[in-house]
Amino acid sequence: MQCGFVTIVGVPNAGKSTLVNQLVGSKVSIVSPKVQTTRRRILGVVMHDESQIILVDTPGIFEPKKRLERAMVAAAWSAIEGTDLILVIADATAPSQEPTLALIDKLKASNIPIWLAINKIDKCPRAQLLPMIAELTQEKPIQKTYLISALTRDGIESLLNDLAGKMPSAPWHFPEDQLSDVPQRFLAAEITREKIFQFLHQELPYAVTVEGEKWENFANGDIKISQVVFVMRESQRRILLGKEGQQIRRIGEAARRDLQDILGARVHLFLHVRVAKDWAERRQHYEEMGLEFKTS
Ligand SMILES: Nc1nc2c(ncn2[C@@H]2O[C@H](COP(=O)(O)OP(=O)(O)OP(=O)(O)O)[C@@H](O)[C@H]2O)c(=O)[nH]1
Ligand SMILES: [Mg+2]
Repeated sequence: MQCGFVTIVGVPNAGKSTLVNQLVGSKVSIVSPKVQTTRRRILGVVMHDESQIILVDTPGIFEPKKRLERAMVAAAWSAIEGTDLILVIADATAPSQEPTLALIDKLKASNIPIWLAINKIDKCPRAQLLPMIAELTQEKPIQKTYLISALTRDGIESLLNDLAGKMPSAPWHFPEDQLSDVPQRFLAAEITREKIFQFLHQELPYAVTVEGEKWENFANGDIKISQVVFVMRESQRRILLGKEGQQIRRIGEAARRDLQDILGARVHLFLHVRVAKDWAERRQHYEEMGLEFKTS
């Protein structure tokens, strides 16, 4: 029996959450084409052979400025403590690998084994990959390098086999059928946030947090979920609602469909949009997000 933690780190948008979902075989962490989608540490549990691999998805690491950004990056760094293996995800389509190199350099001090997966190879000409591997592994303590596409699953099986083999002998931490550590209520709010990241542009997704308000299980199996979508300004509320409420209906419908798949039940989803100018400065919202609120 083997069990261990694999912390997945990388610059924003590298494909960390996509990889976690692929390995788990179910959506446990939301994904979008925009940077800074993941805001907290999320566990995804994979059973492979006799191994339980506990994947730790993290927010992308970048230079944080705002309070929320600082809390996100701090959550990523703290997810490295005590892990058995660090898997760095590089984005093969990124204009430069410098930020990933700088990250690997910082990770060295942890003395935890580091593996590298260069992701999005489906979008990168082969000729560019060789120099990229050379650049990323030069004088760095990378033990193994993989070329993968988290989207098409190219290279995923061999990575999974090797991860399973690398896990230390230990009893499993989670029941065999548990896929994640996030409560359903949180995942449901995240799915709504994912649709906002996917459908809305510019700064709006970054001005939003979604919280579960009410959850009712009916005798016939249906689930009624109410959520609050907080925005920072009245103008954002208007954009989110859209003309005659069309935008919010589209978001709610897409979220509802995903939730039905995940929960295997008929879902009734109610979204309430509220303006809370300073939500990103208030402790209670950080607790909801699963982030630490630092006063300094
Ligand atoms: N072409 C291609 N796109 C990918 C691949 N993996 C992820 N993506 C896309 O890259 C974008 C970002 O994916 P995420 O999984 O959200 O990336 P992340 O690293 O978790 O991002 P943050 O949480 O913001 O740090 C999404 O649009 C994905 O569909 C891949 O292998 N190939
Ligand atoms: Mg992510």
